[in-house]
Amino acid sequence: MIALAENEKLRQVEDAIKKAGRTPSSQKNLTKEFELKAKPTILKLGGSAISHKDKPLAANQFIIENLAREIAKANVQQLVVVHGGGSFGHPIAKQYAINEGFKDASQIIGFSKTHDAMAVLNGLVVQALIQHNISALGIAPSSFILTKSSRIEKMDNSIVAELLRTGFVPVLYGDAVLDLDRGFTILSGDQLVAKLAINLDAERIILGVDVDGLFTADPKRDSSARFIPYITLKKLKMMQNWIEKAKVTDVTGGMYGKIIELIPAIEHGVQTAIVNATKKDTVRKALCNEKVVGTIIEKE
Ligand code: IP8
Repeated sequence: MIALAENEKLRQVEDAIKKAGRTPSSQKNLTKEFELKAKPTILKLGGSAISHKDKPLAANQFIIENLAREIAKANVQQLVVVHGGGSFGHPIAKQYAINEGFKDASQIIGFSKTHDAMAVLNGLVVQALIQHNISALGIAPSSFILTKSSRIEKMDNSIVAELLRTGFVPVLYGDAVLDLDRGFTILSGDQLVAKLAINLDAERIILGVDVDGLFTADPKRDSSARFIPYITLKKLKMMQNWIEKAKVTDVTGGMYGKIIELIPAIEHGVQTAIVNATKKDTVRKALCNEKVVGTIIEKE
C-alpha cells in the first residue's frame, strides 16, 4: 500500500516536471547539464614529450617541470590536462596485450601493472603542477569510464565538471579501462581528450607533442617531411580514409592516428592546435593564444 502511494507521488512529480517543460535531470543533454562559467581548455601532454620513449618507466622530469612552470604562468581558467602513456603505459600494455581484450586470466595482473605505471606518471605530473601552486587533481579514467569495443560508452562527466567549477585542474591520462564487450582495453589519451572536449563543450584543444606539429611524413625519420601549418577537417577526413584503406602503419610517427581521434571534437567546433611541448615557452604561448609554431586544425 505504502509502495503504491509512493509510486503515485513519483508519477505526479514526473508529470509536473513534464508539464513544466523540463526533462528529468537523468535524461538531460550532458553538455547542457554541465555548462561552466567559461569554456574549458583541454591540454594534452604527449607521452613522448613527458617520458623517455626508449627507456621503460623513465619520466622526462626536465620537461614535466618546464611544462608545469609554463602552465602556471599561463594561468588559464578552466583547464583540463590529459597526458599520454609514453614509456610508462605502452610497454606493459603491449606485453600483456591489454588492448586485445581479455583472453586469459594471466592478463589481469598486466591490467593492474599498466594502470599502476600510469598512476605513477600521473603522480609526477600532478606533483610538478602542485609545486607551482596549481590545484591539480589526478583522476583515474578507469574509475569513471567504461568502453564498448574500445570506444567510450559510459562516463560520469559530472566529476570533471564539478572539479572545474570548484577551481581544480583535473589531470587525467590514457588508461587501462574495463570494456563491456572485450573485458578490458586501452583507452588512449586522445580519445579521452575528444570526448571531454565534446561533453564539456570546450573552447579549444592544445595537443603538446614532441615535434612542431603535423608533417607530410615522420620528421624524425624522413628529412623530406614538410611541415603543415594548417589543415581543414575535410583534408583530415581524406587522410583518415587513406590510412584506413591502405591499412598502413602510420608513416608520420603515429601522429595522424592521434589527430583522427580528435575529428569528433573538431566537428563539434572545438579549435585544435598541435604544438611542440618540448620546446621552451611553446605551451605557455599556445595557452595564452600567442603566436607560436604549430599546426592549426579547423572545421572549415
Ligand atoms: O599515450 C595510452 O595513452 P596514449 C595509455 O595517449 C596507455 O595513447 C595505458 C598505454
